[in-house]
Amino acid sequence: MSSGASNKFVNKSLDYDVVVIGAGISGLYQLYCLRKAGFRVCVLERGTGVGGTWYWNRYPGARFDSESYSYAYSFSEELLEEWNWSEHFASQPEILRYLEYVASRFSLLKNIRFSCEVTKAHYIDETSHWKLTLSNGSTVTTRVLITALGILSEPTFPDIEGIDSFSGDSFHTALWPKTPVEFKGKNVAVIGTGASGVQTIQEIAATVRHLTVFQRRPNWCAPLNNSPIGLDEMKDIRANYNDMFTLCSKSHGGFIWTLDPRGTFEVNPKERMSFWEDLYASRGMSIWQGNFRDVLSDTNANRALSDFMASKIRQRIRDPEVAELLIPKDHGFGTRRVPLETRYYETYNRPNVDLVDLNRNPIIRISSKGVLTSEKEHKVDMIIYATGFNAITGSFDRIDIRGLSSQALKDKWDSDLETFLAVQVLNFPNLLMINGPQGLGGNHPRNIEYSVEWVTSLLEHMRSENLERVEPSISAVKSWSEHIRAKSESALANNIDSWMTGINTNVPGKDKRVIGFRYGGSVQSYRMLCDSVAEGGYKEMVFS
Ligand code: NA7
Repeated sequence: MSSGASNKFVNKSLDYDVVVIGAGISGLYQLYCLRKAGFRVCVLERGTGVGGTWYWNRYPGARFDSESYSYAYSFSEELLEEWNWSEHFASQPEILRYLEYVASRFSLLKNIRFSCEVTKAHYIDETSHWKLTLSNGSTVTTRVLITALGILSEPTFPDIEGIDSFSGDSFHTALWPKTPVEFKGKNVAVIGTGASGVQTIQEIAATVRHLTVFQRRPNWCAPLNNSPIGLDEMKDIRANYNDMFTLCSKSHGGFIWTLDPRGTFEVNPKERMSFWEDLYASRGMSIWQGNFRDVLSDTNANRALSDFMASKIRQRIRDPEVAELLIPKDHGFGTRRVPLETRYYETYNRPNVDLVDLNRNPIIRISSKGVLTSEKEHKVDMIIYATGFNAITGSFDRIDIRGLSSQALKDKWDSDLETFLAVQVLNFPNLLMINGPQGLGGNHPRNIEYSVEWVTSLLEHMRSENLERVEPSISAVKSWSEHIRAKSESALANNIDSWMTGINTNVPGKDKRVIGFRYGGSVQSYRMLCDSVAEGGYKEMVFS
């Protein structure tokens, strides 16, 4: 390693070699790797503690939808040895405890500045560095800026009149208070039935006096089938960690579930039904990620599976009219994020729960007393907005990020969402993104660990080669864009409105689907590309 005053990368007149924004799963691991590699690094975090997504999303019932042990860090043998998960799908408090443990276990806190919101990040071309401005007006300079912002960290409230006029308590699921919220005896409204809404609804229904769920589009939900993990089972899980992580790296989405190589109609109807029944009784995303190979790409296969899922909803809900309202008619199973549920459908059999179909009775406004629809005013004590996020680019839009010639990143992406490997952006030198736009979906911690290590190696390369500036070449960005488009073609999900295709009806300008908003290929194909760039000496990137 060459460093010190003679090294162009390391400029001691700058505050840091690298600043990372965000102390979630990405930021913590990025800090760990950079510090280990000897960089002067600092993490800026707007919250008062670590955890990112798991710091903010404290709503009742928040938990992993992926198996806890597969959705945590794999980088440290000691950590894997020390941490016991108590449930197959851990709840938010346990996940936050885990991330706090990681931060203290690896002494990460000393390099994190909390309550630090970055409002501006401007690239200074003459000296190849970034100048950041914080909300308190102070500035920080750094050679390289890494965004570890999370893909779902900019919550959006619905674009409905009168939200501020409500006189009761109101909360967004992703801005949930740290202090306990009392539900007992309360009449509560939940707006939104995505993954957060589903987890909230099934959790609070038994405690509240009355629950009214306002649903615009139902989602296909699948059983979570969660259960506790005893110490013996944890021992078995631990003994199997290596195989499990290898399996994740070979599956399409990085999960422990891999697609069945058979086509849906290659098996006889009896066998097909029995396979689906088994998947329905299995844990987590098995029915979504471990199904026949064509259910997410072939319309007829997808329709057959959707019919099966619809029959399950009908079986579980007493009132046939309510069941029909909960069965999606505008998209097939698995083409939007599948919320995982625990007796969610049975919740609608409860006498204290009502479902309002917003297509029949749209919300006119929020009043001081509750929710006014075209049918009536629903008077409530509390409104919970489970209305999602300005996904992926929203967290970048919040910061005034400017690259060469003071070009704003937001303007650039508003006209054309382009990156290179979801890591770099043309004309934004020394800006590196963990899980940026066009990045992999699926098992985020698995993808994060890979990306963090890739980015760390790139910076080590710059330092050892005495380089101070990196950006992608125009041709690299072009060929990545073509690759992204090609990978987006087969998935049915790309023809459906959802946050995964860049749609948010509450954000102006987010009304057109973006091809390749997220990477449509497999974990393996993404890694092969990134590996080949690194192994080839980063020829796709321009250094100076
Ligand atoms: P989602 O999945 O984006 O869900 C948001 C929900 O809010 C969804 O049901 C929306 O209905 C509904 N919504 C949004 N705006 C409105 C308005 N204006 N009126 C009525 N209903 C509205 O966010 P989540 O937080 O549940 O989950 C995000 C991800 O976090 C999830 O996919 C997991 O990966 C973890 P719509 O479907 O748009 O009609």
